[in-house]
Amino acid sequence: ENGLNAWLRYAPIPNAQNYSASLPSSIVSLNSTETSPVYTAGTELQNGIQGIFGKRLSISHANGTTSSSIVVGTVDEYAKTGGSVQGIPELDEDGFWLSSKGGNVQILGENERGALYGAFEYLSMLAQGNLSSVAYATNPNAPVRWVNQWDNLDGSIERGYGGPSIFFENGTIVNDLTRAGDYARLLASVRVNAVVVNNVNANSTLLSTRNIQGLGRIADAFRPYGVRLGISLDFASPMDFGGLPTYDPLDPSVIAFWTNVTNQIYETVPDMAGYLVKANSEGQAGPLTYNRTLSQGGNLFAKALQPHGGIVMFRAFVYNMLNESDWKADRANAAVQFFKDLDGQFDDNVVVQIKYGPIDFQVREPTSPLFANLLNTSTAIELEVAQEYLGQQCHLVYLPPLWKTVLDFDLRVNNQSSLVRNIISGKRFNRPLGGSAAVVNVGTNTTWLGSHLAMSNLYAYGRLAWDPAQDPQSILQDWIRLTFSLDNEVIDTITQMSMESWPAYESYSGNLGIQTLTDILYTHFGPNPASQDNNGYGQWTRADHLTIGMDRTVSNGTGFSGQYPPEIYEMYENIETTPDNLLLWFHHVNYTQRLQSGQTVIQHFYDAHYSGADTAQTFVPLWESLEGKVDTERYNDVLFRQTYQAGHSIVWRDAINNYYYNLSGIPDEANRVGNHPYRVEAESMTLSGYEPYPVNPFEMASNFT
Ligand code: BDP
Repeated sequence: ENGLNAWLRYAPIPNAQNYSASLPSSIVSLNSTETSPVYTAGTELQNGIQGIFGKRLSISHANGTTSSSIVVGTVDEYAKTGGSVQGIPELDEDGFWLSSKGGNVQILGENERGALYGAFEYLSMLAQGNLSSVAYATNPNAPVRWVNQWDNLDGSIERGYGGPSIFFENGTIVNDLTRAGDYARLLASVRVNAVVVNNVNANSTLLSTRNIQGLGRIADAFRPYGVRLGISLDFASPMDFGGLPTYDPLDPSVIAFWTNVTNQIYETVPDMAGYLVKANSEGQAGPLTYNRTLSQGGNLFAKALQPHGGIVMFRAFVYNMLNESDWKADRANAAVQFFKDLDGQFDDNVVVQIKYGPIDFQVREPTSPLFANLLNTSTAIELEVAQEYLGQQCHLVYLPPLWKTVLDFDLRVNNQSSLVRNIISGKRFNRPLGGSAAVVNVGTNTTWLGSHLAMSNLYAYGRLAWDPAQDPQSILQDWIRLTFSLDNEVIDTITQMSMESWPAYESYSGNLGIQTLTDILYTHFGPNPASQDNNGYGQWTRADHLTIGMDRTVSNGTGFSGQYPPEIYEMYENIETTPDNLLLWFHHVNYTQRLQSGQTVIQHFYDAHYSGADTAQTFVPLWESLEGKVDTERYNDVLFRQTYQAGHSIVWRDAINNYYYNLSGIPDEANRVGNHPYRVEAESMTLSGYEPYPVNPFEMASNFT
């Protein structure tokens, strides 16, 4: 159990032999072409059922009406072979119908991809010991359900915590793409339909003839799973790679360059999903260099892709608040400032990809107000499965409860219900496109993400991209049953750990909306509250010896609250109606300010850091209670991670508490902060064979004074 099969292990279920008789006796897959998703569905069903029940069913490809069979194919193909499609509702693109009523099982997709999704759904039921009769159709919330990999061509991965790239090495595409196919299989099983394989900080050499051929091989590895290829582009490629004197998006030679490149790629990858573009952001080139708008930049690619049916995911992560000497400069304001006036100017095959919060994947952020400012533009939410600011897979943090604070948030555009999940689906503003993208960054490690428990986030991402109204806990429990066991103790224990994990991490890292108080300059790991202020990226905590928090009100602050529709603006503008968990995001207050809970800000800090770290301690014995119920390999791997988290949460607790205790001078009512009489500090020890090392950032040391 090294993690490679993740939630697709098809482990035998208890008493499997008892079910054998009630299973259909054969599989009919209505496509005999080996690279087709329907063919894949047939073999997946065969392997899955063999694993779960020890029974090997035969596969045929001809007739959809064979009795006592599992039929998988498209609705159209099924009808052609004489099957009755009566009672099957109209399906959306990628949707499917699953019926296990009567002697036959019907798995019928609107297209081949949908049929494969249905096969995985059926297998997921079986693997969870659920053989009940069902008959229903399901359709996606939105057409765009992508993942982004930040893989560099040299094989490294930006913010990747699961080893080097499965796609690239030494500037080109790896020879053995087995893992790319395995990845597509995992993704298809949770209905993700495209992967952008290279970093948003892109390298134009991806466009070399050799690399385009390599991309063709990746697309070939993905295709049997209905997963399409996407790539990130470097806006300056016409100059860097094409040798042109300009990359101005309106220049005819630049337009010709992108048209040619795009045509060339489609010759090799006829079903490419599209491009992802990070322009004018963090040193990346973009149209603003030539005084062209971001929409002119996006439309340049849209026009090249349009004849091929591809789309452009254009990132809204654009900001230029690098010089924060102006206290009103607020990076949170940037996306709306850059994009609001462009609403309606993007071509129809452009989707603006918006990070869930206005800053950058923090432990808690308010919903990005840009979702409420683009009424004539298709949008997608950008989430991050890679736990960049959230413990980098060394801490257990089950992310869907965080994502749901945004997906379920009602922005009240025009005083009407405007849930983010209904905006990104295109339904709220009648947009043709929309959806989600998640930065995932799997690597060659057999656990994919570097940690077994972190995989619940990838699983849940796909499930929520399909249906964001689902409950994070029930998704989690499906994942536990598929990944670990049907044993109730295992389910309950991993559920408890996972559901408590995000609140715990928020408590011991950065609470009350102060953001994750991590090192902001480079690693994004471990505590470093000092780095949050007075750096080139922001002055986010604005902490001094009396006060803390960033005033983002219209009346006294940076004006960010004014980017929301009136009902939301009023809630955040007013300190009394701002929820405690975002107080310091919107307001600058005394440490002695009382929260709605009645507690002072500083005492809440102290208490939360203790209670969060206390919770992290409990994860170790909780996990240990599963010894013998989880295979030794995964048991030991997870135990190692949980032990690390337990220790590191104490480092977090003490670093943050001591920092604010030293700054404010306000003692902890419970007299814990700065008071560890039994602790032996590393500084007071002597060890032979070691040399003193100045810890940087210094908050990472145990005895910051
Ligand atoms: C930040 C990451 C950086 C990415 C950037 C982005 O630290 O590595 O390049 O976001 O999303 O969170 O473009």
